[in-house]
Amino acid sequence: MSNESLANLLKEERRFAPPADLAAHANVTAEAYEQAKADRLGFWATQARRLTWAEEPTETLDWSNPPFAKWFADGKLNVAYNCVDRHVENGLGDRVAIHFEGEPGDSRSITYAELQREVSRAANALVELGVRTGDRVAIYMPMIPETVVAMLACARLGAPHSVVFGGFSADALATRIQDADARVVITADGGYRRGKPSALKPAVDEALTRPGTENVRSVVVVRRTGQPLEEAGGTWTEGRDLWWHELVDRQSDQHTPQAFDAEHPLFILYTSGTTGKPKGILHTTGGYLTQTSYTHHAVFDLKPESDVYWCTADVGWVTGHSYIVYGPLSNGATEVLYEGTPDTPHQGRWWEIVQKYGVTILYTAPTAIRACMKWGDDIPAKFDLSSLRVLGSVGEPINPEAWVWYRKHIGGDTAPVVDTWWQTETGAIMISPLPGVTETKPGSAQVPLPGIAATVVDDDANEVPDGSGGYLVLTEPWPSMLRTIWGDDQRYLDTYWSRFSGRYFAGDGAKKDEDGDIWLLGRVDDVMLVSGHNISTTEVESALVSHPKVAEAAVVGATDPQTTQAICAFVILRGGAAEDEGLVEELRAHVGKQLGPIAKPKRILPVAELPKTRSGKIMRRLLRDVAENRTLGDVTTLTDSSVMALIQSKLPSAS
Ligand code: 6R9
Repeated sequence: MSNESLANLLKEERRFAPPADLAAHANVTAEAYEQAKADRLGFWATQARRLTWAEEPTETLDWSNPPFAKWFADGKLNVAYNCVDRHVENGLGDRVAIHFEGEPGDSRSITYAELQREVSRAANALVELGVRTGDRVAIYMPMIPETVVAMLACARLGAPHSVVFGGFSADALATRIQDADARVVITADGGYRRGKPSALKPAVDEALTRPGTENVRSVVVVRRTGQPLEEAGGTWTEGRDLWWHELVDRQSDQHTPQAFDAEHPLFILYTSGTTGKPKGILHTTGGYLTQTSYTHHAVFDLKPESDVYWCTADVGWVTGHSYIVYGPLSNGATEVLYEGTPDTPHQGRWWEIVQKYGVTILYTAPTAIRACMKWGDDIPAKFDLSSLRVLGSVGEPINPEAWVWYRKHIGGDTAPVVDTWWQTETGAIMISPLPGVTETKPGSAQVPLPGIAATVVDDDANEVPDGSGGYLVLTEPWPSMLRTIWGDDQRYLDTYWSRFSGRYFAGDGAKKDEDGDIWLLGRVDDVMLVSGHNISTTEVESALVSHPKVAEAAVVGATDPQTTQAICAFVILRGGAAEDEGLVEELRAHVGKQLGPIAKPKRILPVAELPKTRSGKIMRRLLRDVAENRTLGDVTTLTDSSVMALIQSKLPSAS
């Protein structure tokens, strides 16, 4: 980025105060900011006591070898005990932990007592397979209860799991198995997606033919779809492959959890990044669980005795780890787990689920919200959504229009929207409003949580004044921070800690508004340079989405001989909007009016779909390839690779 700061163009004036009754009974009040400010480490030491420790920590942070942090290093605890057993010991065994809703409509409710028995059986099964503390286990599963059970069983044994998205290919799975040197793979015959069984086991079979995966001794297979393996192109390897129901069901439901050091590895989760091989982000035990538990309590105002919480993320994404498994279960929440897609068998499926279980807290991604906007307001209007009292968003900057739609059409114009900024690397939410405290602004994640230090700096690492833009940095270590990149300390240093000395560089552009609130502007790799101005993709996308005919937009900078880069926009129109002659001019004029003439896209292409990762992030890199007439880069993390062919077919062959 040039010295000039990011253009600070978008003006968003709407404000929403917290509902009075929520504020009056909020789990966390404004005082928390004061306490954490006065004594940050003391604040986190207090939060660590949310957990049950076998040995209480006396140390909080060891930062003697930065940026390699140790939190609560002399404490010992078991994560599975904290997420399951202690709730049963506290008399909450009959509380439902998970309401599972399968895509075909099958459902199952699992209490904490049942979860304890199931996790114990699974832990005993892994022990029988020779899994020892420290061994890595790969988990390649659909969104079913056994996935959560498998993760907790690993945590119970101190065997770090590496969950790989069920949508990833055999190649992606093989790379991740190799890098972590996994010993066991837990998978399923398949899961249901869009009304059909979608097989998983064949990809495992294929991955295990690749060099570097020889150390995998066992493959445990959950029967979910019942589709014959051969029919899906899979095989069965005697001596290696075992059915979950044959192995796990015959185990004892008693298992005594052992306490591990707070810094014992809990899991590795791979993030793809734009270049190079995927990074194995390593999270450890005590600090991670402290911050996921605290943030889940604070940001969602969870009242475990009355709330029904639902995070729609896939468990293969960090959001699933922290806010389906570890945060909510450590807090004794009752939660919904849904296997399928939002539009199967109909576009009201999510709202039907909210109504069925009386969901009170919903946590989802902007991409899903924009899809629902596109399908139309009348769909959620058919369901009773009055139980909802807090709405969360994560994964991308949420366009103000989508934020307001979410609040109005899903939240009954009363539920606060909390826009939560964080990353796989941060482990837990870092920047977010608090629903009982913060007056919210559509499109802004606003303030670092109590105990978190974040700011925006310029190229020379100077903090920018309010009203200016630059790079988001985290200036103090936090409990759930990544500890390193698995097997590659140097890459950890280079990627996050070398751009700005002593500060964590998140890779996101951001600005501070006149009140000092933080607005995320997208990955810095995506920032466009147009005639000497840095323009954020997020702001142009939000301007496009604020036009009534646009449901979704992705903007990239394509090389241009006159202006360095030219803005190229791909837009999905709202249901019913016609793709007529005047449309492109109308949208260009609209952006010009919202942001100024410099931000007017040079080209606007209406498309049917946008390329996205499984966690819903738009892959702008691929759109840049299209806009610059290049062959496409790596598409292995794309949800649906046919999307790119569709987009390319819309382009005039020479541009
Ligand atoms: C949790 C998660 C991290 C990147 C992050 C940023 C983007 C996530 C956001 C957001 C703006 C938000 N991001 N939440 N941008 N506002 N509320 O998404 O982790 O998959 O590792 O992605 O996602 O660009 O740097 P991960």
